[in-house]
Amino acid sequence: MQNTIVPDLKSYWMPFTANRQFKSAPRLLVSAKGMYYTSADGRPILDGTAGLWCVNAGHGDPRIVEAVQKQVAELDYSPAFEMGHPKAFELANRVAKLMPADLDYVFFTNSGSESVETALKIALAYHRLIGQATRTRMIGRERGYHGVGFGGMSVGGVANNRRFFGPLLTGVDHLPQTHNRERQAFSRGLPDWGAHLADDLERIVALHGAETISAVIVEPVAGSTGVLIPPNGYLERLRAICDKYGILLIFDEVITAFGRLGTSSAAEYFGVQPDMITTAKGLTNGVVPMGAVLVRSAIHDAFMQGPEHAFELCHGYTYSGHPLACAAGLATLQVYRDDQLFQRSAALAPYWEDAVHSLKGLPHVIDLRNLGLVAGIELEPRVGKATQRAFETFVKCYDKGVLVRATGDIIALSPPLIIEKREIDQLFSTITEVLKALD
Ligand code: PXG
Repeated sequence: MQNTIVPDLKSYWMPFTANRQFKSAPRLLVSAKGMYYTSADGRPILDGTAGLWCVNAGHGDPRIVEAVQKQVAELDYSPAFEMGHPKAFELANRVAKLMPADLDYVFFTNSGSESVETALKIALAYHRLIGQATRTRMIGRERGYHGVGFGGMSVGGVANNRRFFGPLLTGVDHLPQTHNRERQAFSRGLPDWGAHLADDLERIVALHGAETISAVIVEPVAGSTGVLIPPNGYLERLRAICDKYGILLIFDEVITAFGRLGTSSAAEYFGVQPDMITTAKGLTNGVVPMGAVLVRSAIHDAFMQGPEHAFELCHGYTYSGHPLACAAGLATLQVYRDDQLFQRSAALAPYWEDAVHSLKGLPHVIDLRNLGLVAGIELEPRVGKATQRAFETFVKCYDKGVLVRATGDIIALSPPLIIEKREIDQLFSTITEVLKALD
């Protein structure tokens, strides 16, 4: 660190971070603009990950910055319960219009994790309200990530995120994960093999009885567990089985909504209609924390039956629909539209795909996966030292001015949708250089 004094690193217990390792060699970012961060030692760092899958419009867009600045001066906070402010209603309408038809109702949260807890609670309460109170089981999937609340951990399928935290929710089952390297390695876009894995839901239904199952929650494209692209036809099959048994289908679109696949949502990309969609991240470009749950009209309407003076849903957060988040969200959606960023993402996807698959044959690379502006580069783990090779790749790329993300032995990429072709080239040539030099 040359230009900036490194602060005392002691008290901040960092999330999902090897704290002792980080504090022995900190990586500090001090500013950001467009496609680049600036590190504390004054180097530009190309953002290959949109922060953590959230900065879809790029950093420091003046239209979003100004909207938030104006908002904080005008209305800093207004109570979320029994009171409202205009921008929350405006944003809910805008988000609903972007999402597939019939997902007309929006419940605001502050994160992806809260969106997941909210959606699971709505599913449970909905079934109770329509006289199907025995439907309490939740079905997730192995290698699913749905945040870190107790519901999300329980339906999630990441062993290390679960094993330390006790028995979690009861009544949860998991579908098999959909990635199979033997059958799918180096697929471009959707792998052809694996749609039948959705049929495992039939097994779970046969085991427990459909009348005990409330909802299935899956990520249409799983990101944080290593970029798992759904097999062709898989999501359609899941939808059909849910329909057959009256089970709600929740798409966790915390990373896929808002342009990552070149469409407003993965539901739109795949042409599959879920009953709820959980979002966060790209909703506000990561500028102010916010999440949202999109809910189908029939589910919402089931809540609007009781006495009018009573809460229809006993759930919510102090910061649901926070004025700053709403201002950031409205400005962000306007930027997406004015700059046609979803279309831009779709147009760049073929170039991106070619760049990803140009890594085939490099040392350590055992699989390459892509969809939209997402990529996964799977590396052969070092014997007895799983994850080390990908972590080193991440650190060496950072030293060379490129930010990538390591998850297990997989490098995940998800750049802002404003990325230029020459920046895609820089990203992949840096990764190539690093992989060639790595043991
Ligand atoms: N669902 C999905 C599908 C996610 O990807 C969450 C829920 C939780 O969101 P919050 O806002 O509570 O963190 C996520 C978050 C990574 C990475 O490197 C991914 C996430 C978060 C941090 C890192 O892949 N996804």
